[in-house]
Amino acid sequence: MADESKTKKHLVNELKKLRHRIAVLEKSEAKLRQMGVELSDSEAYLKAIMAAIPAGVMIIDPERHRIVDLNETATSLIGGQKKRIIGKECHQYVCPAEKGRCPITDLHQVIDNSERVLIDAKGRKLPIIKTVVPVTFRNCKFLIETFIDISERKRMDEELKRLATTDILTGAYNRTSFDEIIEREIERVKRYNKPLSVIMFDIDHFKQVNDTFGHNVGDAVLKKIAYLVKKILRKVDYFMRWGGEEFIIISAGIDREQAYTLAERIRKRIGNYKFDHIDKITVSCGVAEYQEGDTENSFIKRVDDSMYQAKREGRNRVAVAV
Ligand code: GH3
Ligand code: MG
Ligand code: MG
Repeated sequence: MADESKTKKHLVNELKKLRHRIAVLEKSEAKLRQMGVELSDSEAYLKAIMAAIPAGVMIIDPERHRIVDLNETATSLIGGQKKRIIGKECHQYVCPAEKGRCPITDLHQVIDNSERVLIDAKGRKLPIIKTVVPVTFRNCKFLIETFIDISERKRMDEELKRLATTDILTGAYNRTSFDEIIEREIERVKRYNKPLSVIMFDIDHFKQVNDTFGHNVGDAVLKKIAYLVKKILRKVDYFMRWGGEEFIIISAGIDREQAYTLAERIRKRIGNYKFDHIDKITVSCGVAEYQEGDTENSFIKRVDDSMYQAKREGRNRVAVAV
């Protein structure tokens, strides 16, 4: 009887322990389930944010420089399928020049709104503005790279610059650009000891053209002359509208004799062209080569003087400054 009661007591105790263990297990299971919900919630939350951001977002494994995830904007900027991009090395697409010397992981720098380059799946280069933030998620380190495509902004900047430096009527550079260009070219002459020449030409008796045929015909002549001259020049030559009917050509790498030959070609091309309404138009040209000790002003004065010499000597000719 005593034995029976002992066994019963033991069984009750075991049952109690078992119930306690079950309760603990139930509690931890509920906790795990809750954690699972929270984890999938935060993942969904993260994905929702990535999808909503109007910028490319890439999650990078900083140790292997591999792309772990990317949003739709990043995918469409790169082009192709997201699953083919995931797992690739980030430098294949973003900042290719920084491979092996990553500013974040190797040089421990901060990248915040810096201009960088993105290479898309077809190998085209896109200028981007990029920010990188290191984060720790589930005890792992990641880099979150956010970037926006600035090619449109760059195109607009270039277009604005082009408009600001171009003469609308003729498409030649306007005078605003002159100082910057001549200064740069003179610096180059000094550094590389290469020749630099300038040609200036002015239309002969242009006032008569306007007076006889009207301003619009005069404008058409200016346009046509610019077109004819541009076709003769090399890509490296600068062609500029100096004033009303005066033009300047800055030609690096050619000396006085070569500049004379070029000026003669221009003079003959214009002189031989049959302009609408008017028959013949001629121009007078001055030529000067940069000399040691020349300033911008003295250089331009020499070419201007030689052009007026050509006018004085009878027009429709080229005069070279000594
Ligand atoms: P020269 O042979 O001595 O150079 O005589 P010119 O008549 O060409 O010189 P002048 O300086 O007396 O006249 C220049 C003329 O150029 C005056 C002006 O009517 C004309 N001109 C200047 N800018 C423009 C322009 O944008 N359009 C037109 N149609 N004419 C212009
Ligand atoms: Mg003139
Ligand atoms: Mg003039």
